[in-house]
Amino acid sequence: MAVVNGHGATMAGAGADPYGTIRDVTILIREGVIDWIGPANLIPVDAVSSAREVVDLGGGWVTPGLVDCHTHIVFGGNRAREWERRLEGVSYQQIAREGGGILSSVLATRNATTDQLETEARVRLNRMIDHGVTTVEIKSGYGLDLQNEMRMLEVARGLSDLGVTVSTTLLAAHALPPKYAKNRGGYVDLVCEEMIPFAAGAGLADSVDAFCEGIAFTVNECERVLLAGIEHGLSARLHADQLSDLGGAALAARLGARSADHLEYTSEAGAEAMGEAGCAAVLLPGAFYFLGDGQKPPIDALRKHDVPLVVATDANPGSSPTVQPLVALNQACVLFGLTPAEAIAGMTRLAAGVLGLEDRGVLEVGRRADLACWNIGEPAELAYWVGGLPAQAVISGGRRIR
Ligand code: DI6
Ligand code: FE
Repeated sequence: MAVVNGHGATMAGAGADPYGTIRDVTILIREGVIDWIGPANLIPVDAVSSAREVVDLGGGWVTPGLVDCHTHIVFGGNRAREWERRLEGVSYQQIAREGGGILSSVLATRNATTDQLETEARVRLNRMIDHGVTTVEIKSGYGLDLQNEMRMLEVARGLSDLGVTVSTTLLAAHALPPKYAKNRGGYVDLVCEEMIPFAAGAGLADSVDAFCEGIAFTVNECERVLLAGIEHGLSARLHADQLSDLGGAALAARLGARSADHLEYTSEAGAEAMGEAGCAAVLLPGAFYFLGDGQKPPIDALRKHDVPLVVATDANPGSSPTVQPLVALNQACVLFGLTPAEAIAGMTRLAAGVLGLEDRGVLEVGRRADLACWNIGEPAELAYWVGGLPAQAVISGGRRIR
């Protein structure tokens, strides 16, 4: 396959050209991998004409396929009624304490058939692919028992037949099931001693995650969960400091988690710990926007301590009901002050790092041929248009999927 007649934002750049621009780019793809990339005038003449398939950028741009490294797109029902209540003045935390919030999605997820879960998640992922996604991470966390958590992970794994890479994360420590209200330790035992070993043993999860928050799990409980995951060969992530500062960022850093996510209430000390540990910050401006809390992540402190700034949708029914990755880029710029180049790097190269998928996220010889082609005049447009824009072509592992 050859990609011709446009420009490339390789995202391998730095300094004055953070996009790593190649004007008049040609890309040759062989066996699912980028075989050649450079200015069209340097390519051997017959290489393009002998390509079996040619993708014409029509003067537009090609970027790495987008990597949405934090989503919860497998769930039953929706929470529009709860959102109305929030607008009537009831807080997200109050709704959670009343047994709504995440627990209402747990009920709807448990009651949905596997077919329903899969069909609805497929619609969501197809929308993401329309908008340039070639790698997605999907979390469990609306099952909260062995059978339903594994069912969510199985549904997530099955979505890879859409032609994209699906990375899965066990988030059984998302909320405390009411049955364990008087036995918190018993639920954490179940997560650590049954769910993690099962998910890891069956190859259903790549990572483990936990929600470190007043309405969810304490620092000590999250530490147990993450350590159990690591012991079973999973990489660790953490929902940290989203609604209050429990010191989640520092915990993620101390345990060697790949990322701490959300971070609205993270202190400078937390940012510093992340920088020292090489723990990435996954910014989720969709949840910040939709919950309307007003407390922003400490972007300057994260920059100062060289923490990689990653951007994801957090697509979920409660705090970020969107499946539009470019909207998250726009929100990251408008709400958090990232530059468009920072935001795009945060949904390509740096997001691939969070998933441990170093074979993608930049356009470079030898990398997996995951590409998104756009009808735009300059790369900043990916973050500029409010509401996003569809990709013109999407290539995953050298195969055209849009
Ligand atoms: N934080 C979030 O933003 C999502 N999960 C989490 O721990 C929201 C989950 C939900 O409200 O359904
Ligand atoms: Fe989340």
